[in-house]
Amino acid sequence: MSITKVLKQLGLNAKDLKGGDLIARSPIDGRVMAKVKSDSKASAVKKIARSAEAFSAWRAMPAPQRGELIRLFGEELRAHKEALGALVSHEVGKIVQEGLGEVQEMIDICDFAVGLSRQLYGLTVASERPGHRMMETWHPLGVVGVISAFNFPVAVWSWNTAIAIVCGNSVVWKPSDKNPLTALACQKIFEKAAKRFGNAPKGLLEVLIGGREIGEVLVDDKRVALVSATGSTRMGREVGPRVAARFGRSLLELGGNNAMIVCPSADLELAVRAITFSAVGTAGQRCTTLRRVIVHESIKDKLLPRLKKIYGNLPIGNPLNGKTLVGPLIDEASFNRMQSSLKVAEEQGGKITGGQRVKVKDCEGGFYVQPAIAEMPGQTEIVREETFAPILYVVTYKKFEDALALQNDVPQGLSSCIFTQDLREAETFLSAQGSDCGIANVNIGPSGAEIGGAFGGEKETGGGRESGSDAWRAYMRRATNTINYSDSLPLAQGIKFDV
Ligand code: UN1
Repeated sequence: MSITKVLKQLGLNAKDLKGGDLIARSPIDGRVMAKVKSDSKASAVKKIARSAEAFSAWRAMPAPQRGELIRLFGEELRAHKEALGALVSHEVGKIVQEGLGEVQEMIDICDFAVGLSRQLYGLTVASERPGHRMMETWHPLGVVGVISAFNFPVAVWSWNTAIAIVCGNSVVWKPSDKNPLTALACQKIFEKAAKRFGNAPKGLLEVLIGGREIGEVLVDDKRVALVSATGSTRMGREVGPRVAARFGRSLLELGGNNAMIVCPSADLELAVRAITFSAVGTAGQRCTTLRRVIVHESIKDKLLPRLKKIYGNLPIGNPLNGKTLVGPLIDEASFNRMQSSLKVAEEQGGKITGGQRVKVKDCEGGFYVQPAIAEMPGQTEIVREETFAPILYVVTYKKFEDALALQNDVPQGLSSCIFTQDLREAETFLSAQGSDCGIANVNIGPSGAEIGGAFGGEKETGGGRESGSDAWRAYMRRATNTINYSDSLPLAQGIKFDV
């Protein structure tokens, strides 16, 4: 679908997308798609104020009714799936399937949140005092600030927003300055749902367009109760302490350095397919991308030739072409970072296959690369870093304990997996002595998680959990209530205090 048609279908007026200061370039060919107006600090503050006002009204709306708004939003997303998926492809270079998959992830989280809106359960606690009842109640939290990254420009925002809204919060969204168009399109779609809903307060969803300084306004504003930020560890290292300094809450989903352990009993057919999808899918730009293969030395020579053969035939090119599996990197800076990491890997003893720029006809301004495999002599410093590009480091192991130690010996702790048919290895990997990541899988790759589970990781990944399971609790505040229905006033701990 052409960009003009996509924008039209999503209700974005081409005239509003001219003359602004923020240039939206397509990574497909580097062409300018739009010039969007950024927020000023003053307009950002105004939007946060409007959001705080919206929160005051929205928190009083019964949760199942809040769920109805998200049900309508899910319906609108279904109707706009193709166009929004195509816009994701145009704006961040995802292949058609992955653009659509991202919108499906939004639809899925809406369904989840609708159900959740009737299940925001608290507990009843046994009171130690006669004639007393204790309970826990979950209340809306406040304005939720969402900072999202270019690589999942709409899905990660929707995990946060669908849950935040059913939990009774308002949302202020600061998307990456690399994808203003998908953000504006999501706002339009949300507004359609809000209009059908009828009495949603104005300002329930505000979008802040701009760069770092606008993100800082959101991070520093006391009215923003929770800042949910997805991006690099460097970004999280700044956001976390700044939000904490004003006693705000933060939910961080940062870098990953995800590994696969391939054991001697592994089904290599499955392993090779899983490696390919999770290492080269999204051109290596998922936070869950497979970056390290830790393979038993006895099967390295079976695994690597198969992998290299597939790598050699990857359809790399224009992501709008239905046959393409590997689209472009987001920009030139990303390409340069990939090249310098490969150079360092080589200096550290790596043997590199691939990694070079690929010229794609009619897309000369895009940065396409041949995904790289780097056979390393061990887990050197560069292997322990996350480079947001398709570089797959391969190291070998002898003893299973060594494989586990390698898996855990990186600063990040997002996703991990093992390929084995040995029950002991699989269960050990999932146990307390096993993978230290937030996500640990058996016989599937580390990327492409379903929304039903809690998503996030440990260590430098930031510790936050978004999306499914009970991640909703981060978006609410908990109150402990004790009710005395007796005619006396016994004190806890048996304290006597007679007056
Ligand atoms: C991200 O890259 O920030 O598990 C999120 C996955 C996707 C989400 C990735 N469902 O790969």
